[in-house]
Amino acid sequence: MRIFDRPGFPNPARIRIVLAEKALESQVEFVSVDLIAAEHQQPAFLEKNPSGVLPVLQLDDGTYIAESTAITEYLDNLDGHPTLTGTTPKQKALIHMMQRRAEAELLDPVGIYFHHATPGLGPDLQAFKSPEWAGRQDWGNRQRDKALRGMAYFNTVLRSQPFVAGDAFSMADITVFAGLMFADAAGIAVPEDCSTLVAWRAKVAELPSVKNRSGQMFVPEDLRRLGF
Ligand SMILES: N[C@@H](CCC(=O)N[C@@H](CS)C(=O)NCC(=O)O)C(=O)O
Repeated sequence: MRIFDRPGFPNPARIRIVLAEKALESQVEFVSVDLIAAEHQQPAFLEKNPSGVLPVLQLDDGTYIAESTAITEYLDNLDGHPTLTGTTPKQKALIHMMQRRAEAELLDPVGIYFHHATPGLGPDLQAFKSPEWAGRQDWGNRQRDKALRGMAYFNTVLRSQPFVAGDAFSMADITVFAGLMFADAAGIAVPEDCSTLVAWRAKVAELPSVKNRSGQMFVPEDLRRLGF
C-alpha cells in the first residue's frame, strides 16, 4: 500500500494515527506530495483524487481511496478486528455521527478560517482566494466562531463520556484531535472554560499511536516556506 500525504497537515495526520493504531506503518510506503508547491493540483495527482486533497491511499491492485473516513474504514477493517470504526450497528452509527460533527463543526471551519482569514498556504497556492473572500474578515471570523462553538460542544460531550463517541477511543476522537491541531496552526486557541476538552486532548496526546507516530511534525522546509 502507498499513502500520498504530507507530514504535519491535519488530514494526513488522521491517517498516520490510524496506521499507528493498527500497527500498519511498516506495510505502507509514504509518498510525499508538496502541497505548498501545488503538486496536488497537477493532473498527475488529480488522476488519483479529483478533489485534489491529501491523503490518498493506493492499494496494491492500483485502486485509489481518498477521504480520511473511507481510508480509516479500509485500514481499520483490514485485519477483521475493527477498533476505530465500531463493530455493532449502534457503535458504527455513533462513531460516524460524531466524526462527521467533528469535521463539520471543528475541522472544516478551522480550515476555512485558515485558508481565507490568514495567509494560509500562501498566495501562490491559493490564487483562488479572491479579494472578497480574503478581505471579508467577518467571513473568517464567523468560521472561527463556529469552530469555537464546536470546541464548546465537544467539551460538553466529553463531560459525560471519556471519548467523543462513547467509552472507547475511535475515529471521531482522531478527527477532533486533528481539528485542534489545525486550530493551533490557525491561531485559534481552545477557550479557557473548555477544561474537559483540554484534559481529553492531553490524554489522547499520550496515546502511543498519537505520541510516537511517524511524521507528526510539519516538514521543516514547509514551515519556512509558510513564513513560520
Ligand atoms: N475531506 C478530505 C479533506 C482532505 C483535505 O482537505 N486535505 C488537505 C490537507 S490537510 C489538503 O489536501 N488541502 C489542499 C488544498 O486545500 O488545496 C478528507 O477527509 O481527507
